[in-house]
Amino acid sequence: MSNSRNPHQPTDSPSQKRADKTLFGSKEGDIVIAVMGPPCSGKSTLIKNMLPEDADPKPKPNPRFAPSKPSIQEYSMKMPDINADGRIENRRLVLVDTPGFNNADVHDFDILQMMAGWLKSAYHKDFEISAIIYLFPLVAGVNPQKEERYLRVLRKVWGDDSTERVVLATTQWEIAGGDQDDREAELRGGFWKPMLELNASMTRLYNDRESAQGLLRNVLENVASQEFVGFVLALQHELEAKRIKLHKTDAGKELRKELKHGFSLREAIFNILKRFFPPPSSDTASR
Ligand SMILES: Nc1nc2c(ncn2[C@@H]2O[C@H](COP(=O)(O)OP(=O)(O)O)[C@@H](O)[C@H]2O)c(=O)[nH]1
Ligand SMILES: [Mg+2]
Repeated sequence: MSNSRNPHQPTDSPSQKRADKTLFGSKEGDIVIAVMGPPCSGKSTLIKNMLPEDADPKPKPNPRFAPSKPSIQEYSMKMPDINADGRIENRRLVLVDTPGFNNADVHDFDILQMMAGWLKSAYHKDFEISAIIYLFPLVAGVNPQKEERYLRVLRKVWGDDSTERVVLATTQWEIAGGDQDDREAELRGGFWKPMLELNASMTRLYNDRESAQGLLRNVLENVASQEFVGFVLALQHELEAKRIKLHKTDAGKELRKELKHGFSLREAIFNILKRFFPPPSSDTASR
């Protein structure tokens, strides 16, 4: 398990600590669950449906297909009633809404930087992540090949050791249509396969409170049954224990590969367009 800490880890200066709002107001021992996935996959909706109805603040879901400005937001609540033999019942629960890659306005590397910044301060404050819920919308503009590459980046953020705490959840079933078992089988045998082999779990999520609460209970019961309640993610270990710069971490390198791929694809399209629509020659251009 990669959740050993470097005893020589640097500590924040008092002014840095004051300025840093990460997990502000949380206590050591809180159970932290991160929700990840592409923009408009339903992360904020899920958190809103997991929180009590009178919770304040609550995340605001976006209008469909209009992703909001990326940021990391934390929401806390009392531990719901679960069947966990007293291991985590009295702790508080923190749900973390994270930004997805492929946002129209913000560069992917800035999204990774945002996640890294949050993870670094959580590490310094001794907050460990208990579980990760990754959402995958079955409709709504997500390109599966591209998302597969982003998921490779996220896997480097989590690390193989943490994968058993990852729940892969499909959303937007009620508008996806098609045979549900077939859609799941595609994912199970396709780009989710390597994660399922590392004991990630897979579930369907519907757009209502009951489904969100059921998922939350399953995740918490799983956390309570494990040897470690929380763990240090691979990216936290690389950045803080090994002091590696973000762009040289496994996640940073994987994202650079993805960006290069995107670039060469753009270049290829540009070259094709150039062949069919050659730029005007300099004398025509100067007219
Ligand atoms: N039909 C359907 N719509 C959903 C589902 N989850 C989220 N939405 C809608 O999709 C839009 C984006 O959801 P949001 O939670 O803001 O996505 P986020 O960007 O991942 O936080 C909102 O209009 C939600 O109401 C779902 O499971 N089914
Ligand atoms: Mg959101």
